[in-house]
Amino acid sequence: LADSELDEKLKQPPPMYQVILNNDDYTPMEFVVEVLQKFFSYDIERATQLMLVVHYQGKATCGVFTAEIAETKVTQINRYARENEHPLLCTLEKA
Ligand code: TYC
Repeated sequence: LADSELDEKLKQPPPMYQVILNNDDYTPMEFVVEVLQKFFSYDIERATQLMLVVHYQGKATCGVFTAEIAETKVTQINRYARENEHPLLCTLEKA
């Protein structure tokens, strides 16, 4: 790449990714609230509100992060759900 082209690239913000929580019929509401507090540091009130958005609307964005952080959250949340034997599914979408 030419220097001027590199300079332009370095000025760009990094691509951002939404971490999405998806609804299902089996994961307990309290577990989803716990996940939102544990992995996104929401207080109990905001965590409960967001859990209900997922419950009634099917999915919701829980946070927007750079690729590496977003991927880590998805991996950790899906692992934590499976460890606790819940089908809760966390996914990524490009913002
Ligand atoms: N729908 C679930 C229930 O009624 C609760 C739930 C909310 C599950 C959000 C997943 O991402 C989710 N127990």
